[in-house]
Amino acid sequence: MTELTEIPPIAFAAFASLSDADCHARIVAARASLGDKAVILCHHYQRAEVYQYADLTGDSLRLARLASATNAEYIVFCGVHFMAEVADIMSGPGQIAVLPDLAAGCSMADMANLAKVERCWRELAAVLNAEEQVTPVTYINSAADLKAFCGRHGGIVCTSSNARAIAEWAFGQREKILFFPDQHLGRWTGHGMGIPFDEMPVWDPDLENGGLTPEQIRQARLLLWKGHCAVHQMFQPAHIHKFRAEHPDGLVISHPECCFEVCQLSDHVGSTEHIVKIVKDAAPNTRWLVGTELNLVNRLAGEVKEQGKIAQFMSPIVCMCSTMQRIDPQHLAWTLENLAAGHVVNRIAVPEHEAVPARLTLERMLAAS
Ligand code: CIZ
Ligand code: SF4
Repeated sequence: MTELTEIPPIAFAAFASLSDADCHARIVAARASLGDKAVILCHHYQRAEVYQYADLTGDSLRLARLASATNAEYIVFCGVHFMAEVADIMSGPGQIAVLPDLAAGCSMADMANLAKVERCWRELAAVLNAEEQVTPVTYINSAADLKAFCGRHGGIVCTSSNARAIAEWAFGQREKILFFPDQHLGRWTGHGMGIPFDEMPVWDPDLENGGLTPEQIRQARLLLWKGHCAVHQMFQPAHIHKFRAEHPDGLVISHPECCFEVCQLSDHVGSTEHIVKIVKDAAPNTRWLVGTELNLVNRLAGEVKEQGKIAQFMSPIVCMCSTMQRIDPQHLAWTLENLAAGHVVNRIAVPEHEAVPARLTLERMLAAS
C-alpha cells in the first residue's frame, strides 16, 4: 500500500481556474502514473468531460460491484456521495473510496435522515408492532446510516432495477413496508404489485405521525416516504402527450423516479441500466422520448444515432442533476494528482458500526434479486 502523508500538498485552489484542456493533460499524466492502483468509476449521469476518463461505467450498484472486483487501491467515484459510500462498503479492506467533490450529494437522499426515520419508527411502534409488522426498505439513494437502520431492523436496500423483487422479499418477511426516501419509485412498484392507492399513503416526515391517522397507518400496506428527485419531477404528462401527437410511432421510456402519471403514460419504465439497454437494443430507425437525466440522454442519443435511432430528452427545460455536475475535470485532476503523490483527498469512509449492518442489507438485496 502507498504510504500516506497527513496534509495534501496540493490545494484545490490551484486547479479551480484551470481550463478543461489544461486539466486533460494533467488527468492523463496522473492517471498514467497511478496505473492499476486506481480505478475511475463514472455514473451514467456524469458529464461528458468527465465520463471520457472512466475505466468503468454503470449505475451505482454495478459500479460498486465492478470496483470491488478489481485490485485497485483507490476507487475514484465520479458520482454522488451515497454511491461512494456504497463503493466503500462493498469494497475490500485495502481499498479506499474517493469522491472528487464532497459537495456532490443527492437532494433526494437528503430528504430522509436517521433522526426522521427513527422518529417515524417510534410513531409507527405506537400504533403497530413495527418490528413484527413493518419491513423498512431503503432505496440505494440514501445515506449509509439509513442502510444500517434497515440492517438493524430486518430491512433491505433496493435499486430502481430490483425494486419489485425486493418488495416481494420484504412482504415475505412482514405484512407492511416502510419505503424511503423516494415516494415515486415506491408507488410505481406497489402499483405494479396491485396495491391500491389508499393502501399506499404518503408519510410526511415533517408532520406528527406522518400526517396519518392511526387507522390509515393500520390499513397501509406500503408507507411512502415523502421524498422525490428534483430532476425527475420535471418530466410531465404534457411532454408525453405532445411527443405522441407529433410522433405517433414514437416510444417513451422513463425512470421510475418520475411521477406516477409519467410512468403510466410510458411504454417502458426502468433504471438507467434498463433505459440504456432497451434503447440500444431497439429496432433501427425508432424514435424515443427519454425521461431521465440529460447527460445520459445526450450520450445515448449519440450512441444510437448510427442505427438511425433518435433519443430525445423528455423535458423542454434543461434539467441536469446539479450535484452530479459538481464532479468536473478540475476536481478530477486535483484528486488524481494528490493520489499520485500518495495523498488521499476526499476519502469516503463509512464508520464500521454503520458499514457492518449496511453491508448486511446490501448483501440481502443481492441475494434477493
Ligand atoms: O442507482 C443508480 O445508479 C441510480 C441513482 C439510478 C439508476 O436507475 O440507475
Ligand atoms: Fe439524486 Fe435525482 Fe441526482 Fe439521482 S438525479 S443523484 S436521485 S438528485
